[in-house]
Amino acid sequence: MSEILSISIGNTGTKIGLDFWELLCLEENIDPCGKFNSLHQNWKFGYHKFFNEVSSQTYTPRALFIDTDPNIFSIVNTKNLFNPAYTISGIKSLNGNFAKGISSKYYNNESITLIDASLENLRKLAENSNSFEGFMITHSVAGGTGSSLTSILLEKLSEEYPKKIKSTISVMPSENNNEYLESYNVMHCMNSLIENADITFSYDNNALKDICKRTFRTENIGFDNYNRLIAHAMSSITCCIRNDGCLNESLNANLNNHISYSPMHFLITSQFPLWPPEKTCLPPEYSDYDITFEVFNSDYFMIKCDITFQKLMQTSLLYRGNCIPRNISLALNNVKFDMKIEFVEWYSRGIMCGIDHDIPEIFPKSELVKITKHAFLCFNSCAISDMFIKLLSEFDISYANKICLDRIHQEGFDDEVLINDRERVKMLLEDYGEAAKEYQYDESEV
Ligand SMILES: Nc1nc2c(ncn2[C@@H]2O[C@H](COP(=O)(O)OP(=O)(O)OP(=O)(O)O)[C@@H](O)[C@H]2O)c(=O)[nH]1
Ligand SMILES: [Mg+2]
Repeated sequence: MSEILSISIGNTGTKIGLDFWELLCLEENIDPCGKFNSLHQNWKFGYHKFFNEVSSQTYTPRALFIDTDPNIFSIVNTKNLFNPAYTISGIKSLNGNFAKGISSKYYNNESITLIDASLENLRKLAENSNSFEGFMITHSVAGGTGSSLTSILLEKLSEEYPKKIKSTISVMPSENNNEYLESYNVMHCMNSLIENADITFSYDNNALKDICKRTFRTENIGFDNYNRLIAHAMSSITCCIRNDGCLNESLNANLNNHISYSPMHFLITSQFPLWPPEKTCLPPEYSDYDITFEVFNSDYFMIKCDITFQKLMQTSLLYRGNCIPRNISLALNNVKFDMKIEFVEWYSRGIMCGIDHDIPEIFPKSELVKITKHAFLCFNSCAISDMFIKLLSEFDISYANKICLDRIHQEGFDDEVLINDRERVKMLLEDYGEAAKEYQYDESEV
């Protein structure tokens, strides 16, 4: 049994964490109080990987919530599902400033207390598992807490658990955000993810906004919708882990199947279908070809990037629900041809496919209609460079105009910390460039 410990950090991390656990409970037949519903036979016992048995047929998530903001208690602890001892909060939010979280002024008092308490609780969660495999962290790279506490915690986890896998669900900031300090938070946190995380599933609020607008055909959308889309993706990421499935059946398999050079571990995901309820008509019936075609459509990528002129590296495709292997195989061949999907030369495994026959659950009263089949794509690609270029350019604009730099200086930092963070991210961008060039070079040789 390789359990996974979930950690939610800051406001965004907490809200996504709560949505993920709500969906997981539905999929594993565990009610909001943690009672296992034995009317539904669940022979797969996947819930043991994420839930701890506290008494007969009663479970609690292996989950830790951390925030500098004490409001976290009012959000998490109204839910009977969670053990309140595993919610750790400070006195007040970092107000969007990562430097505050890592500065010696604050760090010596608040951050260190929060991190020490978190590590202590993680040790307890680890003791209550047989042989836990790793961590799954949800957070925003742009929040003061989501960036700084995640960075500190990742560093500590690397020291204390060097062999355990550290995976993150990382949310990139929204465009046109007036919080210019965010671009510094992002750079600091990206640096730390490059150094200390093993797998990062990247999500971009802008991409999520566009998906929601197209899918729900309304302007009335917000963070709650984005968070649910991310929670659905997390349900698919963990589906095979929970069910010992045929594809990406552990965090380690995710690592081996998607990453060949450790810093290049920023994965892109896409899912289809998602559509709004047309109350007067039934949702459309999609074929195996339809869902295969659409999941490769960049309109559904949860990061803004385009693979039209970019090559794919390691790629996996999970079908959930009522899909037929022969149809999938035909659909994939057609889609690869129709969409001109190409891989870098050095990667020869093609698209790894798996089917889990359970239909994914949906949120009650959700705008997402229950579906009979679903595709979830997860891949590594040089196309992620688009994300890094955007983050670097936002940083450069803020830095060149000295926007909010005084707030970093006030915490006792000079510009060096920012420059170093930027350098590391730029280096990674160059690595992705090399991976793409290698292909172009090889192609010209032929
Ligand atoms: N996807 C998503 N993004 C959010 C949500 N709430 C805020 N954001 C974005 O996340 C960033 C702010 O992060 P927060 O999580 O609010 O900050 P924090 O980690 O709590 O850190 P503090 O600055 O200490 O409050 C901004 O870019 C927001 O646009 C949310 O519920 N979902
Ligand atoms: Mg906050």
